[in-house]
Amino acid sequence: MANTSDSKVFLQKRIYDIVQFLFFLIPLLLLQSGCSQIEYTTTSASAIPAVEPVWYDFSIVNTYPHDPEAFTQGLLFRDGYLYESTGQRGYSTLRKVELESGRVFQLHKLDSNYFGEGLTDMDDRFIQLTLSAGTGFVYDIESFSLIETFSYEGDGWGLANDGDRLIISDGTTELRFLDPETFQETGRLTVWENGEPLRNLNEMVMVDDRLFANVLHTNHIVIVNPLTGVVEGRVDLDKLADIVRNKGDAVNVMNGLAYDRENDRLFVTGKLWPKLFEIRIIPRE
Ligand SMILES: [Ca+2]
Repeated sequence: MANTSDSKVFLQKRIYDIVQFLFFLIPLLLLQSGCSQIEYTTTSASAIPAVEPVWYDFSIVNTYPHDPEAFTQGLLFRDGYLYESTGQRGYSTLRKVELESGRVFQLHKLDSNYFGEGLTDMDDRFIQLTLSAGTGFVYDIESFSLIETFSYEGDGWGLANDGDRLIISDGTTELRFLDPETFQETGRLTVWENGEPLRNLNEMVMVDDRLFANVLHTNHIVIVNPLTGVVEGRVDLDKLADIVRNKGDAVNVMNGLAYDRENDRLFVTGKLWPKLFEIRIIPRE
């Protein structure tokens, strides 16, 4: 009896020790894996359904003037104004633009070493990428004064955010996610269309829970599910680019997407386009 009781107590103590040890070990392992590993979002090709994107056409809701010397690389809408990042070395800027007139209210010139690229806003900061320097700039929303710079690998093309993460496109088939405070990479996501990886996503904007991106060398916007990387829609803006080209100006490709969440307005323009359009997208019949 006494022996049985002793071994019971011994067994209980062993179990207690093991449980205590696990309580200590498990958080340690979780902490270690969190510190040492980037949680990459990867999806194997076989798991990607060959989803056919829904095709969209568009209607023009409004047409506004746009600086024909602005080589638009990033565009966003905030508190009634457009903010724009322009490219080309020696001409790169961050600017505040009045929608109705196209008038530039405020302008910050980048050093001529830099080629301005994607632009996004988080809290009271603007974040701007550069093409191949691996340098990003963080500015105060009001004054455009430089708060800090950061480094990232590879090219910088488009930039957007989903409220928690910065999303970078760089011409490859992968989007990169960065922590908006530390600018450390936290993940990557391959973009798929019809079951094939899609490259050349350029300027981007989040519209509700979908990522809109225009595809370089086309006048198309793809609508990407940012959780899976699958292209669920494709907007054909060839006719919009024709309207701009027919004016005879030396325009470049469509680039620049901005969204006014409050009033559900989508704005598009292009590199050196003299016009900026508010468009509505319509599923193709
Ligand atoms: Ca944008």
